[in-house]
This record gives sequence, structure tokens and C-alpha cells, in this order.
Amino acid sequence: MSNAYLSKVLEQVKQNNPNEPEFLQAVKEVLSTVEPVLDKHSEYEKLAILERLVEPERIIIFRVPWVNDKGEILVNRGYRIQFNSLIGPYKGGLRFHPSVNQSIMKFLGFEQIFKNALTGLPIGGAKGGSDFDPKGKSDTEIMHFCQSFMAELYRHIGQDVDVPAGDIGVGAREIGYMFGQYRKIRNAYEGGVLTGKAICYGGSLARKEATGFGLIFYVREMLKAHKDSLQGKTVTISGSGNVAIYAAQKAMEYGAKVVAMSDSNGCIYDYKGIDLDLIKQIKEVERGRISEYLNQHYDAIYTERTSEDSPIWEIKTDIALPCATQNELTLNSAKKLVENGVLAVGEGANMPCTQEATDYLLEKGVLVAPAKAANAGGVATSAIEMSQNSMRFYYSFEEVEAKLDRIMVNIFKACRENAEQYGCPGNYVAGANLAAFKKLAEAMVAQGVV
Ligand code: NDP
Ligand code: 2IT
Repeated sequence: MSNAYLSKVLEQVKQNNPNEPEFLQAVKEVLSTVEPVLDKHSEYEKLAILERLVEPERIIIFRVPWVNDKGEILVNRGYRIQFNSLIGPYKGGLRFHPSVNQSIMKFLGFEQIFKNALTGLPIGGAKGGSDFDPKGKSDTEIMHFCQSFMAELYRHIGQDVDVPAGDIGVGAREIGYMFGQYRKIRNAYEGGVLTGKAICYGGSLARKEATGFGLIFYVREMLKAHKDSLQGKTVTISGSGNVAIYAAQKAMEYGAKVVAMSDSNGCIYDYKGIDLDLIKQIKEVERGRISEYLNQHYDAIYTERTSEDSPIWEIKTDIALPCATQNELTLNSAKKLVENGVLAVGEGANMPCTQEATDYLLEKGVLVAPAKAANAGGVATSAIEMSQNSMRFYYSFEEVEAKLDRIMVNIFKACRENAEQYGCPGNYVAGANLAAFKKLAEAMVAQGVV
């Protein structure tokens, strides 16, 4: 980084946010690519554009007490990072996972600002969640936790203020329990306050599928720009949650063969192609472990995860889709993928590649679909859910999917054009950051110092 303003801000961010490695990583990744815009706009320093972007508008931290089935009282920590409302109400998911802390919440909130700007829809950036571990909890325990979480969160959100949705550990079941509690407290049906709702009370068709489908639409466009396609390609997908499952489904529809999926314990490899109906049964219905796949497919192979390098990236593949969590694809894994001839990596999860892994993949000419662009289909469809709620009207599945497809095509186009315009053709990581940053900076200038 040769721009003095950039280096100064990065140093400040380091000093002001000690012990927040994920947040620092996300900021560094963005700042390292926006230099050409800053070189063109020397006035941005005087306007403190970067200093304002890296500081959340508000951080809310709260106690979440709840009672488990044994009658024991437990306390978790809840978060909502209202990062930026420049271009719309705060918008972003809620994550329930024991690893949740302020650094992870802030990195996700920061990424969300740029992702949401790329969708072209009026949504600001936010993230929230809790260090609550949903694994092994009964349905009643999940409900009690969600109700207690919402008993505090309700006062900070609203359909024109802040609109949470799902993320790791939060799906339609949790959104339903939170919506019920919100509705009861507010004594009003405000449909657009949460997205990812079930279809029966205000959800959007295709929201469940949207992030995974959108990822594949983006990868399709990226391959097309390089005169290639998904047809006949081998695909490996980490995770077996919401994003992974629907990425697998759409990849298969385009003629690709998905041979491996995983969860936090390990990965399965099925040379015949993954039986996705069985994965849905194990994960969406039974909430079980992916190793149970072998109970029905005796010739599949299960490999336990024993280190930070996931065994799934050792498998030879044309296209790798990390769809589990941050920093799940390390430099070691990137080297393995390149050794095995990988063509493209599509980030379904948020920040799944470490910075070293991304740099290595780009250096080796692998196509990288960056998370904030490639997984934006989920939040974009959330915005479509909000607009349906405002209109008190519903679109068909096909209508929503067509809108999502168009949005992903436009996001890819913005990434490609910006990468070309700023002298790094084919680098969609930089292209995404540049496209989003330009829009946000322009909006900040227009709205004055607030
Ligand atoms: P789910 O909870 O549905 O699934 C998460 C999957 O990732 C599970 O298979 C889980 O395995 C695995 N996983 C989670 N944490 C870890 C970890 N620390 N180490 C290894 N594996 C892990 O979540 P989603 O599919 O919704 O989210 C997946 C990723 O996609 C996240 O990064 C999320 O931020 C991102 N994302 C989600 C969107 C959405 O609309 N849902 C939109 C855009 C991005 P296990 O069950 O063993 O924990
Ligand atoms: O990371 C993400 O974009 C999400 N978890 C979806 C957020 C949303 O508001 O739909």
C-alpha cells in the first residue's frame, strides 16, 4: 500500500480495535484494493471517508438469560452491530454459534455494507447474533432462547430501521420464534422487520434457496466471461447448511457433478455424485451429522477433520465452493487445490478464504468469486422479501428467481467492469471492493458529515 492516507487509517484501525483479528482482516482486504479510487479523489482524506466507514454507527451488546429443559438458568451474550445506514435501513443476518464474539460480528457487519451496496438495492449494513450454541438443544430451548433474544433486540429494530435475517445457526425456525415474540411485544404485524420468514406468514418464495442459487449464478457468469461453463465440472462444497445445499442443487441443475460436502466434524466424498435429497433429510429435517450419509451410501468416504485445514480441499476438483465459515480455506488448502488443477473458487460463506489463500489463488490464475459479491443473492432476496411485505403482495418462485438472476448478473458485471477500469482485469475481489466503495463514498459526500 503506497497511499499514505490508507496506511494511516489502517494503523488507526489496528490501534483502535485490539484483539479483533477478523475485523482487521476484513478492513485490510477492502482497503488494500481501493487505492486507485483514493488516488483519484484526494478530497476523500479531508472528508474522512475511510475513518467514517470503518467505525460502526452503533454497537449493541446485551444479556440473554434463558431457562433450559432441566430448569437451569443460562446466560448468553447478544449482539447487534448497526454498522452503516447510508443507503438503507441496517440489514444483515443473525448468527448463533459458540464462536461469536465482537470481532466476528464487526467483520461480518463491515462486509455487509459493501455486499448490500453491490446488490443495487436500498439496504445498509449490519450483523448480529449470539454465542449461543443451538447444537443439541430441544425445540423448546431454541424457542425460549429466541424469545429472550428478541425481548431485548425488539427495541433496536424495525422495518425502516434495522431488518435482521438468518445466518449460521439461524434459519426459518429461529426467525419464526423471533417474529412471534416481536409481534407480541409490538402488538402489530410489521412483516418487513425480519426476513427469511416462512412462506405461511410473510416470507418470500426462493429466499431459502437464494444465497446458494445466487452463488452459482455468479460463478456461471464468471465462467462465461472466461469462455467456460459449469457443464461437466466437478464441484466440492464445504458445509452442508443453507448456502451449501442450494449451491449444490443449482450446480447440479447446470450439469456439474458435486462430489463432496462437509460439516464441522468432517467431509464426505461420493464419486457417483452427492445424493442431495439425503443431505437435506439429514441436515434440514433430522439436524444430524454428515457422517450419517454413510448409513445409506456404503461406498462413500468420510474423512474426519483433524486440523484447521479441512480435508475437503484435498479432493481434486474443478470448482471449490467454501460455504461454511470464515477462514476455512487456508494457504495450505489453496496450494492443494492449485496442485489438483482447480479452475475457480466461489465464496458462498463470508470471508472463507484467508487473505494469503486469496492472494495465492489469484497469483496462480484461479478465478475467485469474492464473498461480498458472490453470496449477495441471499440479502438481495431479503430485500425483495421486504418489498413484497411493503406492497402486501407476493411474487411467484419464478419471478423471484428471475429477479435474483438479474441482480447476480449485474453484480458480476460491476465487478468485471471495475476490475478492468482500474487495471486489474479478472481480479473480481478488487472489482467488487472498488464498485461498492465508489458508491458508498459518493453517498457519503452527498449526505454530509453525519
Ligand atoms: P448454516 O448454519 O445453515 O450452515 C453452516 C454450515 O457450515 C454447517 O454445515 C456447519 O457445520 C458449517 N460450519 C459452521 N461453522 C463452522 C466452523 N466454525 N467450522 C466448520 N464448519 C462450520 O449456515 P449458512 O449456510 O446460512 O451459512 C454458511 C455461511 O454462508 C456463513 O459464512 C454465512 O455467514 C454465509 N452466508 C449465509 C447467507 C444466508 O442467507 N444464510 C447469506 C450470505 C452468506 P456444523 O453443522 O457442523 O456446525
Ligand atoms: O451474510 C449474509 O448476507 C446473510 N446472512 C443474509 C443477510 C440477510 O439480511 O438476508
